[in-house]
Amino acid sequence: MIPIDDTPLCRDGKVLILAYDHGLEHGPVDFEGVPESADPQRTFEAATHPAVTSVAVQKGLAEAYYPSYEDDVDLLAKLNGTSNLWMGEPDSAVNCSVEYAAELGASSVGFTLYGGSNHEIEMAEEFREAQEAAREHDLPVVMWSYPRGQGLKNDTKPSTISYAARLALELGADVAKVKHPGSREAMEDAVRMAGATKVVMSGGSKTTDRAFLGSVKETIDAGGKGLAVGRNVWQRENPERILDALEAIIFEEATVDEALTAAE
Ligand code: FBP
Repeated sequence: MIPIDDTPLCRDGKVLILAYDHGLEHGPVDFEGVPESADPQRTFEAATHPAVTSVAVQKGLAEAYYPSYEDDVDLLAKLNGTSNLWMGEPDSAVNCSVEYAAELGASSVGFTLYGGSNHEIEMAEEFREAQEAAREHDLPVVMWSYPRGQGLKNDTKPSTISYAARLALELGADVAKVKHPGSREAMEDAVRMAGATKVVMSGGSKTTDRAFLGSVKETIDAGGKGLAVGRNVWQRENPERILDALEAIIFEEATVDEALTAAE
């Protein structure tokens, strides 16, 4: 593992990744509620908020938009991803090499692993290649650790999320991005299983300010180190407001009420 606290992915040991790979993963449907959110520039602007430690995008957005933001934003290049048009067992095409991510200016890389999918073996082998290349470039590796596949009925069950967190540690990820398992106790167990790997919560679909911030607070109280979030930020009319609240919870240990007040 590399000491990621000293890298741009972290601030005070905490992580707030603004994820914007949804145009690939989910498609235009994610931009319907707030049509301006289809413009990548809007999310890059949001990523200049001091709370955001990195913006996570696919190669194409990094090539087209990152050059205008490289002084103000840190880049996490997502190395794999699949569209929602794919109807097979969960899988993710490797779209970008670590070498090219480094050339684009990335200061960390991200990789999705669908443990439990019929494609887990190949995905884990691809992860091995990416993880070892990332070590050569001193780039922290964030694993989107999402167990899913035909054998998995409930992908947020506490035991599944703990396994997802452990998988990230075992395979050499510096950060495990996992779904919220539903309670503080379950998140504590995931953090325990992740050992030296930092656990961050995956944002999920858009919900109310209070429900969203409540799950983030639970994650931090459970020993999680932050968040990788997309829709709960840029599907809001005012991304900056929720980022103010996230900054209060993640970096200033505020309560949900204090964070909501800070964001007024
Ligand atoms: P959200 O906060 O919007 O859930 O984004 C996090 C993320 O991991 C994205 O990077 C990715 O596009 C998306 O969730 C995948 O979501 P899922 O596969 O669960 O639909």
